[in-house]
Amino acid sequence: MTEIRVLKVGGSVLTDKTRLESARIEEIGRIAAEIAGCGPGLILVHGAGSFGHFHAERYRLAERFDPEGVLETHRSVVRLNDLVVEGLRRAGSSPVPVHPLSSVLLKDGRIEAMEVGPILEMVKRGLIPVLHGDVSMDLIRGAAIVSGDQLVSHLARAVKPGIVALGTAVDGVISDGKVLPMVRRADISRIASELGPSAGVDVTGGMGGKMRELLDLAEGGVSSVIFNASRPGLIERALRGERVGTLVEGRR
Ligand code: IP8
Repeated sequence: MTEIRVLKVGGSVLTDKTRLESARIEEIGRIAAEIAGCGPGLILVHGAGSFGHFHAERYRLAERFDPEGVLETHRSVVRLNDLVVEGLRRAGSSPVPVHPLSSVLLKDGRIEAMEVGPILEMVKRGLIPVLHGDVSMDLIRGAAIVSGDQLVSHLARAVKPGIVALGTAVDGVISDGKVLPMVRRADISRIASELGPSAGVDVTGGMGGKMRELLDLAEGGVSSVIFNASRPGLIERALRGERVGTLVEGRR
């Protein structure tokens, strides 16, 4: 089977995070076209952006179980997922939606179980599974938010992809105004104060949350790259394995 690559495209690339449910349709089209040119073996995860974070905050899902909040947050992220899936279809790919609400079980906010078998079968058949940050059932809290970053990190541990690439709206991990070529756990205390939240409403922790997931993944032996997916052409280069942003270094 072709080597698997996992790509995440952040919600700040696909949407305007400051305005409720405002998708950047042209960006979705451009990204879909780039992905279509990248060949088989891809699992795509996207963030929620202004579809989901607003709802999760409005219903205070981080603090309490709220059935209406679960439904409305999920419906919102599914609306964005539909737009991404449709963009990919129009660009000539064969995408299929995979919703974490029905395939992921959490325990206190962390993934306890996830159905990976169907995702691997989709990839084998040339489909692109399209997952997204979502609300999922949680053994302790009733329901909780699962970020696209946590999904990437869990999937990468499960399927050991050749490439893990996270497209954001910035050029990588920035410290002192410069993009760091590489980050390891040892660097974190030095740069922690610069890992701020992303613009707009964000319930899953911006760059800091992303680094936590990716450093854990790195310690499990899987490196990943954080790059700017808003810059045309970088998705293709990241998926070819080029160093186009910050490498989050795994064990050698
Ligand atoms: O945008 C968050 O996913 P993310 C999911 O990948 C929800 O952090 C529903 C807010």
